[in-house]
Amino acid sequence: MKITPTKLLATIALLAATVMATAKELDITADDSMKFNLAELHTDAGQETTIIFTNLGKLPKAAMGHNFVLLKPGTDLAAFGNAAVAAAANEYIPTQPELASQVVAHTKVLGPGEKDSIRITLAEPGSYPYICSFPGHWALMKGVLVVK
Ligand SMILES: [Cu+2]
Repeated sequence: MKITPTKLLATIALLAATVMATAKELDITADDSMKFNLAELHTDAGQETTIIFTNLGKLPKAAMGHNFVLLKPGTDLAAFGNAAVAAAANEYIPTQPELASQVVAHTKVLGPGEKDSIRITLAEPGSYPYICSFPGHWALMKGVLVVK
């Protein structure tokens, strides 16, 4: 079989599309009811994953801002959430090393209609908790990313 330049280009385009399609996308939203729409997300160990977080609310950011904070398995959510209250200048991510080191990735704090995403590849299977660390939200706004 003779490989023509056209065939070669078509093959390269197909390969590129295949590579791009391997990054998994997960969508999650929050709104003014102070809840994530999903309490559980799923991905696989070693799988490049983009988590797209959207704030569908209407209330101002200062009153009802939301972020998506992915934490290591076993993180003390109460300790993290309570410390976050004092971390307004740092996107409500605690700066104490023992808490900051628990963060896998986080979005910025989003106002109404805003969107942000994080890209992760987790090598280790496990249950990775996620919360919104805006003051007072973590107790209601939480879920688990299950990595198999
Ligand atoms: Cu929130």
